[in-house]
Amino acid sequence: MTNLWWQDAVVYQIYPKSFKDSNNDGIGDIKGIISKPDYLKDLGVDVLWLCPVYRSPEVDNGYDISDYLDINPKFGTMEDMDRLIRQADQRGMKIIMDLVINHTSDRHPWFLESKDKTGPYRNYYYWREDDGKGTPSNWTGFFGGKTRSKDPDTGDWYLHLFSKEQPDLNWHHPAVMEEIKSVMKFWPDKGIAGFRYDVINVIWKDSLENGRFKLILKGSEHYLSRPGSHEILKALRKDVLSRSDCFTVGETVFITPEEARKYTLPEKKEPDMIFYFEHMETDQILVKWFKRKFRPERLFKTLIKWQKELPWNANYLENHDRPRSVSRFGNVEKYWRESAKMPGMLLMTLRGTPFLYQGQELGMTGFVFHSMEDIKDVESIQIEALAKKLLIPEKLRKKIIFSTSRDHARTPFQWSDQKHAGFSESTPWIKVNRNYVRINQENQSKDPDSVFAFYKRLIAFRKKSTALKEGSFTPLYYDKKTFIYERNHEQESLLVLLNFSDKPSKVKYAGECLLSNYNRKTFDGMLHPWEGILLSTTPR
Ligand code: TEU
Ligand code: CA
Repeated sequence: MTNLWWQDAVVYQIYPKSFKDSNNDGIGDIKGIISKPDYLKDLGVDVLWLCPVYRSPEVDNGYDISDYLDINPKFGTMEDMDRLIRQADQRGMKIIMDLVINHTSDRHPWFLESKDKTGPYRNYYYWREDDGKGTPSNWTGFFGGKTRSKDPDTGDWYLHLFSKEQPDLNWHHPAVMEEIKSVMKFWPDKGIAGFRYDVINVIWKDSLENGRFKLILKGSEHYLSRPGSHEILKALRKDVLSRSDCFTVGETVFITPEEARKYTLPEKKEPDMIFYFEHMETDQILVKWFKRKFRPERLFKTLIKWQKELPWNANYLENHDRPRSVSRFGNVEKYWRESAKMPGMLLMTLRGTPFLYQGQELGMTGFVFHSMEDIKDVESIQIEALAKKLLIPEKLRKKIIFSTSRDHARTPFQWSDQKHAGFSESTPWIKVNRNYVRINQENQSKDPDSVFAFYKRLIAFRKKSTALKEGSFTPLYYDKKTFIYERNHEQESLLVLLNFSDKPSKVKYAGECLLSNYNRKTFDGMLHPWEGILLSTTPR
């Protein structure tokens, strides 16, 4: 079967707040994105995924929406958004929006109205009157701590799986479905090509009963990947999305391949793809706040499992919630350039749609945090407060937060070696990584051996390779550091060889290189440290 358009696309994720500031208030904005279309076009990406740009009080940087049909004034206006869509279209690029429908902001008019016990909005959220017995639930939330808060205005309790400023929508109430359907008609009518659904496998709550004993996410048996979530996704696709040539990718937390198949097999007619997290967890124990040494073998095994289990994957190594990949999986000190490029080869040669996160194409690294003041992320702040309550010593708390914070991925994009990395002329909302003088777009666009130049080559190669876009995936070998697989499609066969270590690795393959992050023309069977090689095995 030939691919659908979004299966041939390379998606580039933009975190608008940190991409480019056009009016020098220290905050990235839509006009900033508008000022860089040629950069994105030059890189060769086809789809831009914008993290939320809707009106929002920004407790969770836009993942707390107070108006789904308007733009956050800090990011610009609806005219700016229309211009961005038009401009991208002129260059053959499409835009997808981030859609958060598990919860809204507590400033959303629906929530404000729902405080009225007898009003028409009451059932938009999960309210419970106070019975004097304390918190009406033992569930634990994604940002640590409880999932019920008492509304100071009414004294009633409401449910929130994330922060208390993000109350969960009650999808049992039919009006919620109708509201979201109209939101999902509005944006494609404007020219938006699809949606990334935020935490989509938790939207349906079977019941609000107390949860069984569990170390993490107590209560999640009542809402993780429940049948009700499938019903909702089917209805949204059938009644709304099928009207245009949109695609959807659902973020799914704590998902197994088995569950993922139920969401994404084409005949299910739900989201087209999902983001899973298992490969992001290969350097952690239980939760991301407890790190363990990264063992490449675990990453290879996990990727093989998902490549085999799903006919089509949404592949990614970075996003706005996870630390930078070169700092996690590579060696920033000794082999920064090589170990920033090689995982790019992995990403662009797996079967599925590749999602690239802003700055990954420059090999942007993690941030070195010194103080809690450098941390802006609501999750980090709440986890730190929780750890403090649990009497975890300050030094350990800092160690945990500084190594795992979502802010690693949220530092301003490094455009140049100018002040504030050319992101803005005034102090950015979050600190710039000190290495911008060395790692920046201006440098790299001029350098044929840069990380950027390599990503560009990878993307261009993928575009003309049917084996990479449509071919089968066959793992051939992996060990503690080396990963080898084949991609096949009728007349074209490619071999991908990756070395995830500081040591050379001997393999039993050799031949002419189609691509190499060491710029080799021929391969003799010995991989250099952090080398990635693409060979042709097509019979002549
Ligand atoms: O993230 C959902 C999610 O569960 C995690 O990845 C989250 O970042 C956290 O690490 C859980 O411990 C999505 C968004 O990507 C994230 O930015 C939002 O904060 C969250 O939903 C709430 O909308
Ligand atoms: Ca700005």
